[in-house]
Formats: sequence, structure tokens, C-alpha cells
Amino acid sequence: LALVAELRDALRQSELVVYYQPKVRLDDEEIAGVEALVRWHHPTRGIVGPDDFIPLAERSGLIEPLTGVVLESSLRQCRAWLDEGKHVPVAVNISVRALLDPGFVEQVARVLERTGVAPAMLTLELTESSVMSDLPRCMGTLHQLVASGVRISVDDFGTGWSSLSQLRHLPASEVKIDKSFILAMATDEHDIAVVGAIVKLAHDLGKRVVAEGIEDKLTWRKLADLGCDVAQGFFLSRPLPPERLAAWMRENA
Ligand code: G
Ligand code: G
Ligand code: MN
Ligand code: NA
Repeated sequence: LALVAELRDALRQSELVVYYQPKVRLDDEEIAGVEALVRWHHPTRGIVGPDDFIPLAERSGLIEPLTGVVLESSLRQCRAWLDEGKHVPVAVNISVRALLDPGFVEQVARVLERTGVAPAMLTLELTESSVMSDLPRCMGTLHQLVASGVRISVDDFGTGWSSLSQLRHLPASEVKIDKSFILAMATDEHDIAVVGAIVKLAHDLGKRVVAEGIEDKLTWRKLADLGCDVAQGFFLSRPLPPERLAAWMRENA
């Protein structure tokens, strides 16, 4: 209860800060984009992670304004990079609750217009389980977004209850394999088989595959061997505030 009031104030007082984690192409090691991950710079609690306030925001009607803040902040950052000659597409996590807000498609279009960022530079990450649990209501909005040029990514893929064949019905251009499979790959042959199968299926359906949770070189190499397209994880970089990501890009890209 108290935390809801604090979160409402945090939204007004810009205590929410967006960190960025790079995504790197496995073939040429070039930066493929970044994922925006929100943090709350709380005046007394320090840095609070999204797992500790996103569920609260979803329950209390604050997820819509919070999503607006993250979209605005991420696309301004994307604009700033473009102005420096850097082409860095951004991916923003979207709760289904925010996606289903009647004003959402319009809200996205307005932020893109205001910042002058091409829609194709924006990917919206939706978790497999949340979309599948409300597929009929999500479908119309997803098609509108895709028609506007924005890209859709199916996040945490492999953990939802959907069958692999349902992926074919989603207007998504990208699949992100859940980190639980990737973390176990270095030691577990079965996880290599599962990841290989997901890569093949996604490619057969014309979708790009991102693996998240890469923590070591061996996993990077195995993913390259499996033909995975893009990698994300602590092995490359932790999520960083924009000024530290700029330094990372100078050293690595
Ligand atoms: O490090 P990490 O702790 O950043 O993120 C934890 C979880 O919070 C992830 O599942 C991520 O998708 C989610 N998350 C991060 N930022 C946002 C956001 O801006 N909106 C929503 N809805 N979820 C987010
Ligand atoms: O659920 P979603 O995929 O949106 O969120 C990504 C989450 O994964 C964030 O909490 C982010 O901090 C975390 N993450 C990113 N890379 C790694 C990694 O290499 N290992 C682990 N354990 N977590 C990671
Ligand atoms: Mn994500
Ligand atoms: Na994920």
C-alpha cells in the first residue's frame, strides 16, 4: 500500500531509470541492439529491480504510465544514439495488461513520432506465457503494431504452456529462448537438444532467434554452432546505465 504511493511518486519524480543490455550477433559479433530494463533508483532503498515493482504496478493500474515512461526514455536514448551516428535498435518489455490498454497502439505511434525514430528500430518483448494466456485479445493489437512497422519478440520462449506449433500463429519476427535453457547448456546435453530444436523451428517459421543468459564462452560457441542469431547475457555485458553502455560500445563495437 505504501509502496504503491511511493511508486506513483517515483513516476512523477523520474526515479525510474532505464538500463540497457547489449544484444550481439553471433556471426560477426556486431551489436544487434539493446534490451531496456527498468530500475527504480529509490531515495532510501537504493536500486530496486523490476521484479519488486512491476507486479505491483500491474495490480495497481500504474503499469500503463510506467510503460509510457520506459518507452519515452528508451526511444529518446535511441534518438540520441542516432544523432551520434549509432544505429542501436531497442527492445522494450511490455506487460500484457499495458498491451491491452485501448490507447496503447496510439501511444507507441506518438512516442515514435515525437522522437523521430523509425518503427522498425523498436521491438516489443512479450512473454510467451502472458500472450498465450490471452491470445484472442492480444492478436488484434499485435497485428496493428506489426502493421505500423514495430517488431514483436516472444520473450522467455519455452517456458509457457503453448505448443511449439502455436508460434506459427504469432505475428512475431523474433523468439527469445528463455535463459533457463541457456544457463544449463554448458553442462546438459538435453538442453542443447532443446535449444537446437527451438532454433530450427523458429528459423523454419522465418523468425530470428535470440538466446539470453549467456554467461560463458563455451555457451556462446555452442549457440554459434546451433545457428542461433543473437546472444545476450552477462558474458557480454550486464544491463548498464546509458553512459556506461556508451563506454562498452566504444570498447566492443
Ligand atoms: O534484470 P532484470 O531484473 O532487469 O528484469 C527482471 C524482469 O523484469 C524481466 O522479466 C524483465 O522482462 C522485466 N522488466 C524489466 N523492465 C521492464 C519494463 O520496463 N516493463 C515490464 N513490463 N517488465 C520489465
Ligand atoms: O525476462 P526478461 O528476459 O525480459 O529479462 C531478462 C532478465 O535476465 C533480466 O533480469 C536480466 O538482468 C537477466 N539476465 C540477463 N543476462 C543474464 C545472464 O547472463 N544470466 C542471468 N542469470 N540473468 C541474466
Ligand atoms: Mn525481455
Ligand atoms: Na526473457
